[in-house]
Amino acid sequence: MFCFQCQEAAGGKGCTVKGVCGKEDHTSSLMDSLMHIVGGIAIANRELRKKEIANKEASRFILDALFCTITNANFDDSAIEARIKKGVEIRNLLIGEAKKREIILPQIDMKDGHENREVGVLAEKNEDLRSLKQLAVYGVKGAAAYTDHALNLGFEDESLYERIEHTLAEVTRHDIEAAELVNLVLGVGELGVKAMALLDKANTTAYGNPEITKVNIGVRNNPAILISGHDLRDIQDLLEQTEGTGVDVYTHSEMLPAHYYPAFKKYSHFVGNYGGSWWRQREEFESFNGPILFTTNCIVPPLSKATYTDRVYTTGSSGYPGFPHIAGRAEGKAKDFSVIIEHAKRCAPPVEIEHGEIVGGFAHAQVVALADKVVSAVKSGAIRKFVVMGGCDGRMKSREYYTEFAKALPHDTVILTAGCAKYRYNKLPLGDIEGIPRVLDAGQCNDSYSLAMIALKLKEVFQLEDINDLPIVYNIAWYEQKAVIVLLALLSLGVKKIHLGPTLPAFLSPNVVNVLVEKFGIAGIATVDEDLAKLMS
Ligand code: SF4
Ligand code: SF3
Repeated sequence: MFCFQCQEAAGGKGCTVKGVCGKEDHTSSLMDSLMHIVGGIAIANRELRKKEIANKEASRFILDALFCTITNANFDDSAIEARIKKGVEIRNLLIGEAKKREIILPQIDMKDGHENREVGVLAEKNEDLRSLKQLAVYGVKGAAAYTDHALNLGFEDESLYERIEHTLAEVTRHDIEAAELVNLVLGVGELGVKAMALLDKANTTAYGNPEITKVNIGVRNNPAILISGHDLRDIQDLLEQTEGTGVDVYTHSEMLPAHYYPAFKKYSHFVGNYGGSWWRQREEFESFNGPILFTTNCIVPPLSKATYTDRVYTTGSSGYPGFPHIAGRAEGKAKDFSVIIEHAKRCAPPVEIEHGEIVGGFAHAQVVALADKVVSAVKSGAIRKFVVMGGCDGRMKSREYYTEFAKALPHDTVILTAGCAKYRYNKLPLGDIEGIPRVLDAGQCNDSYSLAMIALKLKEVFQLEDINDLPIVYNIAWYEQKAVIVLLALLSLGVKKIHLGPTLPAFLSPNVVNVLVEKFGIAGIATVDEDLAKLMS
């Protein structure tokens, strides 16, 4: 195997024996095969699209196929194999369709499966081309995840499919040059903005605009289900089906922002958020006592001594061998979570691990509603700077940096956050500035879109030419590929001088890093003191 798509890539280079995330060598090979087949589907559908006969099932398949290869989303070989089989069928269908209409397709490499050693990241021998190709692919994976969530709420945009397929088709080219790939990567950033905008529209249309919300982090004395991941349609189905059953629902990790949506506030059994970010799950799932539902990444393989493994379920693009998988919804129907609900009834209530409240819900509509207050605090000097600290959390010790950084920030600064990175500082007593909390959580990683909208709004209010003239600095944490699309989206909006940590991606070659430094002023992180000095100057 060879995989270097996430921040935990072994030795800062790549996982070659087994993923640090727990991905096995055979699973990684299957994912390489799936990605290869997806490339072929993208080539064929791109050509059909030129004749306005693109296959929508193929586009939707690509979303799910990409999503299941995201770090920590799916560890189940049989689930990947099923997608490979379906992918081959779809590819053949598209090729047949092209033949029938006498559309000439570019060469598609039809070799599939393990026998083909030329699939996978290392098939591209040139380090810089490989780096740019994978930067584009990982960005597309993140965008596909967001597009998939929007699709689950009935929102689709053909132009997103077009861009996803174009990117995937282009990276299969052996004759593509670095300059073309740089443009392709920039295009992926634009795709990211559009995908996040679509998901924002889907979420807010379905569930209302997030509002300032206090979320309980303690527990009640009822059996309960813990729901993790990012998919809001899943939590809607679960809340509807648990209502009146005596089973409570708690969010975990990236599902926390579900509490901010008006539509979910009406459920009295929607109790609160349990625990911290994804990597603490081995302890937290033990003490939760009830069933856990993964709707997306991030799954941590349980230890052999774990006692919660018979209580974990997956759905959507997520999967893990031995964890029952809840099937997708039929057109116009809800998913059926009755097995999990019945399971919960047999379980003890969760053990309280902390108590109190956290505050969030500062997505764009809410912040814009507070704009006068925010603007006057900036004008009076009460707020000197906003520090965007969104992105991912992770288990490595080096991430303590983000807690220390948040603590060390001067009292006249406000943290803007989104994604699970917030768990590094959202329970710290950082106080407020004239009633504005010093940590403003917009929501999930995709709600980084909100942070960008807030920045654009402030740019307008302060009548600035350049988004970089705002008193906003960026110190972003990344782990998996959704953070890659967030980063590319910010770059495409013209944001410069982003600090990215805790380490720069292993998939960026030194030359590609140089391009990012020169073009966008991207930098890594150093010590808290050094970075504070730099960012506050
Ligand atoms: Fe390694 Fe990350 Fe790939 Fe897992 S996803 S195999 S940890 S690089
Ligand atoms: Fe977190 Fe996995 Fe990335 Fe959605 S849940 S931000 S790491």
